[in-house]
Amino acid sequence: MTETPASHNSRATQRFPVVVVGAGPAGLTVGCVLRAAGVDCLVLESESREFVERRPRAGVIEEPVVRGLERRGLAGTLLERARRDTACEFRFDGGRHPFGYHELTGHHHWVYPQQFLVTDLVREYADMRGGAVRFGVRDVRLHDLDGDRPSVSYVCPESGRREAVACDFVAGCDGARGVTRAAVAGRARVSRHDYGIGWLALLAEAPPSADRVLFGCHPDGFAGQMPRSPEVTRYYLQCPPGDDPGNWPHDRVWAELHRRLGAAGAEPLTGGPLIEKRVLDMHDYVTEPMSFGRLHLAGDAAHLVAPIAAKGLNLAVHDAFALGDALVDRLLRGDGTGLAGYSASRLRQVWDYQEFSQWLSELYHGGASGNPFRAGTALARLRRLFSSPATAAAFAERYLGTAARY
Ligand code: RFL
Repeated sequence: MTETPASHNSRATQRFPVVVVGAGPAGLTVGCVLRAAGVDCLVLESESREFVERRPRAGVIEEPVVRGLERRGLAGTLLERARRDTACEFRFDGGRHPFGYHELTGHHHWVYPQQFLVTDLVREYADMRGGAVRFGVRDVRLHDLDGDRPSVSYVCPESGRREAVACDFVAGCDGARGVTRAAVAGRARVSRHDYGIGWLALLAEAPPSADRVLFGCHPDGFAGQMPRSPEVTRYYLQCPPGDDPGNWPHDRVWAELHRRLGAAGAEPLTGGPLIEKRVLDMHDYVTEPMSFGRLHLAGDAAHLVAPIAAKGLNLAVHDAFALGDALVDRLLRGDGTGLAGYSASRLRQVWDYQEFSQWLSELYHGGASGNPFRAGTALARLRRLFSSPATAAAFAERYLGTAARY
């Protein structure tokens, strides 16, 4: 584990029971849970507040996550502004195949862009609950995590000096490229899965072309439409991993989306300027355990689930609820049971979502694999969703994240 004694660089002049590294959905939710219980914490974020409040990523939020946010007083604006999605639609074999999960289960999804949620959480944490946060910090380092007096240091953006913070616990919520995951390299088991495909992730300044999520399972590759707001729509196009977004000029993108999402009786897509265009190589990883001494990882810092099943943000917030509650129990009541079980209990849901992502990936991409056997079984999997009520119910439960327990 990377453990530089803090005293090598600076003296710990500040003290907080918890230092949270990262002001994404996971870190801010942990911070809000702690502040609601009256526990002091410091959130350290490498980007500016404006940047994190504008960074577009996810948009599909599970009902149990929204209920959890609501219970903690964190869903006010979301409940006013978010849209409820009650159905998605698969397009394959040239036809439209709507899947009405609300009708089937009584449950729905919420559509709320991640940057709106982050904006709400920053406001709640910093402005309403008086939480301490430093934006724009550089070179965060973790120290003495195996002892009972850990600390975190960072370079202050204003003074350029290294500041140190003594704490009892560190919440590692700094995403896939952060420092907290790197701090356990060599000690953690990291299991990886590479799908061998890329997705061109697009944001179009255009209203959604259909009022629901569309999954185009086409022999030339997957295409997806995810409504985000009346003005902005996310689209995905399967492409080779590592492809250059420059290979995808405006006209090629729209021609390919039209082709792969085309179906008999479907409205034509509504085009518009592409305001984001990046290639994501589809891969997953899981870091085990998620706890090391005084460091507890949450969200993408602990596990990455490719956006195939729209689960990353949801897992991050589920982790944050569990970690926030466990830290409160330990710090206010001296009860360490939740923290001791945090990693094992969270990993059950993490692995379940990883398995769902793999299952769904084959359904989306099998038809374009170039392997007629995989194409045949992918089509059988798709058709079974619409011919077997048991398969449809199982899919809906996993897609909506409504399983009673993990
Ligand atoms: P985040 O959101 O990456 O936040 C981590 C924060 O830590 C900061 N940071 C540091 N701070 C201090 N020191 C350092 N050394 C630092 N290094 C990094 C970063 O600036 C950042 O502010 O992680 P978190 O909180 O775990 O949240 C995870 C989610 O953001 C992620 O899983 C989702 O966005 C994934 N995802 C989706 N998930 C869903 O549930 N539903 C979706 O529909 C969905 N769509 C998506 C997605 C991810 C996408 N991309 C870009 C990978 C669509 C896309 C295109």
